[in-house]
Amino acid sequence: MVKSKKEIIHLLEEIATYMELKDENPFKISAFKKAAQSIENDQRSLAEMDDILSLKGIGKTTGQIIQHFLQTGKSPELDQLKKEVPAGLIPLLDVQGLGGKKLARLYHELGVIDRETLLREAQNGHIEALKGFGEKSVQKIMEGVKELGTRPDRYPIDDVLPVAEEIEEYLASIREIKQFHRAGSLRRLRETVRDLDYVIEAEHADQVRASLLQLPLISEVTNAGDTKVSIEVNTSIQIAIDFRIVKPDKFITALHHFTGSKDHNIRMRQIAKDQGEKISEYGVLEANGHTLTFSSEEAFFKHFKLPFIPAELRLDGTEIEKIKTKHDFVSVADIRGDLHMHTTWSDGAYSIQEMIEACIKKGYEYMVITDHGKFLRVANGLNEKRLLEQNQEIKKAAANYPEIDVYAGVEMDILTDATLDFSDEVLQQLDFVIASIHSGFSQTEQEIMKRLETACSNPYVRLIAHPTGRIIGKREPYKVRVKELIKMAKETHTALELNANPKRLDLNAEHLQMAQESGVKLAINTDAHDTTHLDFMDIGARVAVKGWLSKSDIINTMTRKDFKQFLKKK
Ligand code: DGT
Ligand code: CA
Ligand code: CA
Ligand code: ZN
Repeated sequence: MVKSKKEIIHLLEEIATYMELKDENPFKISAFKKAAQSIENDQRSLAEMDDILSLKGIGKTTGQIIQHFLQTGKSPELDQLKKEVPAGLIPLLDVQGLGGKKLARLYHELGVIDRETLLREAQNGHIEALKGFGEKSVQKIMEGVKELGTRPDRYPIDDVLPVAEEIEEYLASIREIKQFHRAGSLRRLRETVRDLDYVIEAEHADQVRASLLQLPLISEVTNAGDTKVSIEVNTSIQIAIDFRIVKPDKFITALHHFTGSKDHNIRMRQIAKDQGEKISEYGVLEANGHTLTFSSEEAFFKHFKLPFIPAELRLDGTEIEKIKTKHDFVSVADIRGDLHMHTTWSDGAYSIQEMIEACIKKGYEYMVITDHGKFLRVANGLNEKRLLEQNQEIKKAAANYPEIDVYAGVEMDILTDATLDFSDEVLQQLDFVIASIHSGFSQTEQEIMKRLETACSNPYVRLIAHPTGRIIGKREPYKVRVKELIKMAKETHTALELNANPKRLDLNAEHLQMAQESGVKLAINTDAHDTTHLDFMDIGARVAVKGWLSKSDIINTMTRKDFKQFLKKK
C-alpha cells in the first residue's frame, strides 16, 4: 500500500514525464508537476495529512488520481500512458542530458523510439540540426547511451545489498541448510562487488544444490557441481553468485578461505607454512598429517596466535601484523545517537515525531534533526523563518519524549562563492550545525578547499557532512584535498562525517585512518530521509572498522550527558 508521500510524488512526476513524451498540453503537464511540488512542500508526513486533496496545487484530475492511488495502490492513468508511449523510450530517460522534454522532441520530430533509432539520428546529424541541440549535447547523449544497458564488471555495494538480502531470504527457507554466511568482497564490505559468494553448511549437498537451482531469479546456471553451484541472477541488476556447500566441520575454514581477500589468504598461508602447516579451504594440515578444523573464526585465528581479524580488514595482508597491536574497534552497539537526518520540513519522508519515535526504537539517547537550508530549493530547504519555526516545533515535540534528547540543527549549504547559507546570528540559535556542499561539483581544488575552509572556520559549524560528495560508482568526489581538510578540521575542532548511506560512504578507509592519526573526530551518520534509512548505521559502523576506528574516535558514541556538554562549545 501507499506508505509515504514519496510514492505519490513519484507517481505524479512519472505521469508528467509520460505526458511530456506524448507531447500533451503543457498546462496539463504542469498541473501534475505542481501537485507533486505542493505535496513535497507540505511539512507533514502522509499519515498526518488528512486533507491531502484540498492542498493548494491539487486540482480535480490530480486529486482523483491521488485518491484512487491511495485507495488501491494503482493508477490506471499511468498504466494507460505507458501503453501509449513506445517502451524503448523509457530507458532513454536515464541518459545523461536527456529529460522528458528533449526526448519528446526527438520522438516527435525525428521518430526516435529506442536506443538504435537514437544512435542513428545522432550519427546522421539530424539531432545536431535541431534547434536547442548542439554538437556538444549530441556528444554527451552518445556517451550516455553507450553507458546505458552495458553490464558493468563491478557493482556499487548499494546496488548489491538488496540482491544479497533477497538471496538470503531464499537461503533461509531451504530446510537442509544448517547455516550460511556471506563471503568474498561483500562480506569484506568492498565498495564495489563483482560477484556474490556464499558458504553453506549442510550434511547433504545434493538436496541443497537442487533447491539452489530452483531460485526464482536465475537467468543462467554456469556450474552445478557437487559442492559448488554458480548461477547468474537477473533482478534489479544482473550478477553472478557462487555458492560453496560444505560439511559442518569444514564450514569455518571454507568461510575464511572464500572471504579472502586473496592477498590476506596468501599471507595467512605463509604464516602457516612458517610453522610447518598448510591452510586450505578444508582445514589446517599439521606436519603430522592430521587436519585441524575449527568451530569459529576466532579459534582459527587463535591457532595462529592472532586476535580475530574482522572481515572488513582482510585486505592486503598487512592487517595481520597490525592487528597484533590494535584490535579494539567501534561497533554499532556503541552508537548512541544519529546526528544527521531529514524530516518533511525539507525533503524527508517522515515528520519530526515519526523520526523521534524511530530513533527511540533504535535505542538512541540523543538525535539531531538537520533539515536542508534555503539554498537547496529542490529539497524544499528552510529559510530563516521556517528554520526557526521548526526549531520551536522540535523543542515542543521533544518535550513529549523524555527518553531521548532531541536537538535542533540544520544541514547548511556551503555556497559556490565560499559563503554560508545562514548568518551567524541564525546559526547561534541552533544546537548543532552541519555544513555541506551540494553544488559547484566541477569547481577547482582551490575553490572547493576555500569553501570547506569557510565552513570549518565558522564558530557554529560542528560537522562537515558527506565531505567528498561522491556517489559510489556514479559520481566522482568533488576536488577535495582530504588531507588538507583533515588539517583544517583539526585546527578548528570541526568533526567530519562518515556518511553511512551505502550509496555514499564518504571517507574511505584511508581517509578515516588519516583522520584518526590527526586526532580529528568523526561522526557516523545516516543522513536519513526515511525512517528505514536509520538502519544504515550498521554499514556505517562496519566502514569505521575498515578505517581501524575505535569508539573514542566517534562523537556519537558519547554518553547522553557528554554529548550535551559537547554541544555547548566548539
Ligand atoms: P570480487 O568478487 O571481485 O568482488 O572479489 P572477491 O574477493 O569476492 O573475489 P572472488 O569472488 O573471486 O573470490 C572470493 C574469495 O575466494 C577471494 O576473496 C579469496 C578466495 N579465492 C578465490 N580465488 C582464489 C585464489 O586463486 N587464491 C586464493 N588465495 N584465494 C582465492
Ligand atoms: Ca565475489
Ligand atoms: Ca566468486
Ligand atoms: Zn542530509
